[in-house]
Amino acid sequence: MTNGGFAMRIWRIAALAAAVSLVSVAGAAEAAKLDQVKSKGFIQCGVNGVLPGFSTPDDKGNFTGIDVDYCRALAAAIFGDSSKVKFSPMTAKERFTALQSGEIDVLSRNTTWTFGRDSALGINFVGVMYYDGQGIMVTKKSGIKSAKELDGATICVNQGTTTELNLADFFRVNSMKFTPVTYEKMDEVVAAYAAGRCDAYTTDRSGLAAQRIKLNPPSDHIILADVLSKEPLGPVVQHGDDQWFDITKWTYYVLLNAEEYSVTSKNVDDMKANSNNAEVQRLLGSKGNLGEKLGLSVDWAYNIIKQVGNYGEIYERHIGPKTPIGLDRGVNALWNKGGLQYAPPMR
Ligand SMILES: N[C@@H](CCC(=O)N[C@@H](CS)C(=O)NCC(=O)O)C(=O)O
Repeated sequence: MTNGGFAMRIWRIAALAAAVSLVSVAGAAEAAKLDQVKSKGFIQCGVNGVLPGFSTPDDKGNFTGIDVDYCRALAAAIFGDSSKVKFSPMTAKERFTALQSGEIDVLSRNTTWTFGRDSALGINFVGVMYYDGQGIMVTKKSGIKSAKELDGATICVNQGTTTELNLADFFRVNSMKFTPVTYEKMDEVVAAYAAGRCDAYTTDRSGLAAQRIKLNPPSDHIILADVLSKEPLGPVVQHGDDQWFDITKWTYYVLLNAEEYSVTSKNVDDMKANSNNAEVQRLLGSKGNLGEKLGLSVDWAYNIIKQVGNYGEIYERHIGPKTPIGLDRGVNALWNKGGLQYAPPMR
């Protein structure tokens, strides 16, 4: 054997060894979160905890809201039991550290998907549970009709949020001045605004609608028509575990696809037994086994829909026009109903 041949063989062996170790590292990382979650028997889900419609305890102390239902759907997909989830309420400031440290398995807390967060924090955004935008609330008696009338105003805002940053941008761009009054906890922000310490209160428009019902009386406060930013709110997971990322993404897509195919918590058994729509058959596992490809059971999606409902059901239950929060579907309608909610096909 020539030296060149020997060197080439050594190189090949080294390359093969490197490839094998890469595969096993990737394999180990991929299996890790699902295995961890399965062996502890529940999902640890980080939520806001004080935001009606998104995540707040009901009168029996059970967490409820769209962010909560996303985690219940994940539990239904993994355990066939939507109750196998524990909730950790956390502030905006605490949320990313909790996710990075592994204290929570998923963050489902009115969190805006931004470039900076997605690229620099070692996290992945799963999808958009609610397309939102930043808004401003003022008292009716202030007579203020537009954000442009707020030059020189004092504004109450939550620390550690995109809200704080957008606010500064908006005033700079419009050559206006403002004084921020910031707090870490939302209840402190709202209390300060309610006590008249600020001329205006700003956060995501859904957050304003949710907080407004806590004010006494809500009708004394108006949400201005101005939308200062894009706030796509959705669940987040840690980098580095593609299987977990896939499970969390496809749980969200199941919610959307179920709505698109008119599969609801009420008709899912009938659909499973009788639908001859191939997409519905694959979704519900009456044909093929999509769950297996994610390391889940054949009825993972059936369990999500049966126990938690589809996206539309979740929306109507917690934040829709018939709830005190009263948000129209708007851009959160499905793509084929004029909105932005769109899921890739189940095949
Ligand atoms: N979507 C924005 C804002 C999220 C946010 O934390 N908003 C406030 C006001 S609705 C909140 O939830 N505060 C609760 C708390 O920190 O106690 C973000 O991701 O930064």
